[in-house]
Amino acid sequence: MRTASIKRKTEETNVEVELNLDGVGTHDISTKVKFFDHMLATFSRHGFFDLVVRAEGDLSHHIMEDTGIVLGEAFKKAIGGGKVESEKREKTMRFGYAIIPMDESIARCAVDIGSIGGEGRSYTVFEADFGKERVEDINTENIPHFINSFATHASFTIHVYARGENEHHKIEAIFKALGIALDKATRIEERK
Ligand SMILES: [Mn+2]
Repeated sequence: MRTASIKRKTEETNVEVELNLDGVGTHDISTKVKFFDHMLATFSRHGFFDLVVRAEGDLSHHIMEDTGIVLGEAFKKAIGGGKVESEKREKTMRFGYAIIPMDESIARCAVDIGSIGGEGRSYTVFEADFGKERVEDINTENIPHFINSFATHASFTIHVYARGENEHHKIEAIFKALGIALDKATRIEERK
C-alpha cells in the first residue's frame, strides 16, 4: 500500500493528513472550513484516495494554505518521496488529466507528478476568473493558493483551467478534475 501520515504544527495551524493512494475514496475530513471540507471530500471520492484530514487554526486562509502543504507532503511521500531510485515512483503513470463539467461550469486539469525523480520541481498554472470574492465560507482567492501550496510541496506540476457562472460549481468541478487527474497519474504502470 502506498500510504503516508504527516503532522505539521505551527503557531498558526495544526494539520494532520493520512493518505492511501490505493484506496477506494473513503474520507474523514474536518478543517473547520465547511466548503473546504466539502471540496476535500469530493477530491477523495473522485480520486479514489482514502483521506483523513484534521486541521485547525487561526484563519481560514492559513488552514487552507497549510492543509495544501501537508497534503502535498503526503502525496510526495506516498508515491515514493523525492528519491530518483524509487521504483514505485518510477512505475507511476506520471501524467494525468481530466475535463469535468458541473452543470454550466467546466474544469480542465492536467498534472505531471514525476518531473524526473521528483527532486523539488513544481509548477502551477491556475486560470479561473471568480466573479465573487466569497463562496460559502471561503474566499475564492484561497483556492489557487491551496493548489499552489499543494503542488509546491508535492513537487507536482498542476494546470487548472475553469469557467462557469456559479462559483460553487466551478470550484467543485476543479476539485473533481484534480482528483481524477491525480488518480490517473498515480496509477502503477507495469510496462514501465
Ligand atoms: Mn457542492
